[in-house]
Amino acid sequence: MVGTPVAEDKFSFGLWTVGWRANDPFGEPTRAALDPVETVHRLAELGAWGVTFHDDDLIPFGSDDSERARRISRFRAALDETGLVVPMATTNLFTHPVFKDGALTSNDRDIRRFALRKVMRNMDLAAELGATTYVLWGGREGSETDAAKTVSAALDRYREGIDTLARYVLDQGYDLRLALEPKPNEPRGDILLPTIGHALAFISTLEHHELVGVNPEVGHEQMAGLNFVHGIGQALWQGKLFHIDLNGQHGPRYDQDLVFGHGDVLSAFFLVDLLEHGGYDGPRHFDFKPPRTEDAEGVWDSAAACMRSYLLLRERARSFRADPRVIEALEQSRVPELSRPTLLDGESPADLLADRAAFEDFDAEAAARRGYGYARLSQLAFDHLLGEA
Ligand SMILES: [Mn+2]
Repeated sequence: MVGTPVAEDKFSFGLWTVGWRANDPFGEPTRAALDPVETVHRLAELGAWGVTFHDDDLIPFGSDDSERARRISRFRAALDETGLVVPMATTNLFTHPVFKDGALTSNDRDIRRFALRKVMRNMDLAAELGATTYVLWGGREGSETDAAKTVSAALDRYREGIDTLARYVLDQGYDLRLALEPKPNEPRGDILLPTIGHALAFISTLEHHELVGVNPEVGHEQMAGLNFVHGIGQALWQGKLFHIDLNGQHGPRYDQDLVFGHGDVLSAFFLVDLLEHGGYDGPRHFDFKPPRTEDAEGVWDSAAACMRSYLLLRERARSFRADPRVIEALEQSRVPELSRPTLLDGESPADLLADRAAFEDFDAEAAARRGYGYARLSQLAFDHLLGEA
């Protein structure tokens, strides 16, 4: 019923996901480091299409030029052997202690300049490897005390940083778009651009706003108690869904990065339905962490589980959309009617005022008595999700 993943599914994984050694704030690593070359081969065997990376995942911070070249060439050879692509790359602006007060918004100007150079250097590599999306997650852009950060100044510097990077992309003629990744907190007490909505509003102020979109992560919005499907709906509506990070999360708590679908499964169902039927054709990128309990083989089981969960949900979403009872229930619930403009073509406010049917003769009591049938519709979705339809 559900096949194995193929390249057309556009499944991609970050080196840092399967490569996470499972160190957490309370415990040491439980697994050995993974060689990126092995990761590329294992992902290809599992049916993934792409691999993504932070600069430091591939080239340890502080490597000299010859070590950097050596690591890039081994990685490139593995890509060539397997056919895996690099659709996206990003920068680690959070691990090294130099970034403890942020990177593009650190209070220290020298650190901001260093951070920009670090991004630009990895953008060169991203373009060289054929990536078309460059993600910026500002994990350390924030504070633990409101005394420490003048938010307006921080946003000025954030904008200056992103404008500078967008200008660099244009100057170099790279086929790259930037995608900002919102997160409300962790590792900072509070992070700037905490939600999709904050990021979209910020992007509208940028010099090259057309080059900048979002890379929302399931767990990050759910940590903020928000409806991820609605957030993705708005990002798509604004033409700003450049990339997506799929994983699982159980509501507002620490960032769990569970296997995709292994959190709020009903939300995951509607998310896949939206991605498949809402006009998104970008990568299905998994940003998850194999549980700390897993050994080396468990890591690959969890990566395979992310893709299988997506395929299962896609199959359920397709059966939901194709069911004649669902189509009828959607009609009953007037879901298609929401796509009809409220005014007639060319109708003015004055025309609306003159329409007695809209107000004077409108029977609000009769309209108020009609049910919408959402209980039935919602249960049909639930039945399809559980394979009972
Ligand atoms: Mn996360």
